[in-house]
Amino acid sequence: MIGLFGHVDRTDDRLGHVNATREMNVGRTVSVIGLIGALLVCAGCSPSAQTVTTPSQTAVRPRSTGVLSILYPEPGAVVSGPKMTVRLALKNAEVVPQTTTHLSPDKGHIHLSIDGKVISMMYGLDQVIDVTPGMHILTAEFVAQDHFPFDPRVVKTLTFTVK
Ligand SMILES: [Cu+2]
Repeated sequence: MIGLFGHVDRTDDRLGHVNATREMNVGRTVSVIGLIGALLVCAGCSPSAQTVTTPSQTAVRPRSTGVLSILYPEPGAVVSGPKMTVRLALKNAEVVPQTTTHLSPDKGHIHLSIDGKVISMMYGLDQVIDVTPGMHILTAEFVAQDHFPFDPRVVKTLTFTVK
């Protein structure tokens, strides 16, 4: 699951804006080759580096209607391990299981991170996670159906301690 956040997917996302048939692997391959060819042609006729970076600069992320909050743990809480239930609340948007590139501002799912590392994708608002003793940073983010953030990001962070 975590592999979905890799650089390949990010690249595909950028290329998707110039490729109407991105749903198909064949379409992606053609798009990549076509794009590289176009960039080479442009590089040959123009010294401008801006031409090369245009696809990523034109990528626009939707603004979400969702409002996320972490109900548990509370900021600064001291909890007992090795399991902890994370409880979230989401207003003005819904968690849906489907993954698609046709994004809606009110549909997505949750990425949970501990200490900056994504530990799970949640298709609900409650989840039991494993925790180790010490202080940790918990981050919950409501992301779009393509697993990437909204703009601005819908994210909440707090610290808690496992005794
Ligand atoms: Cu995801």
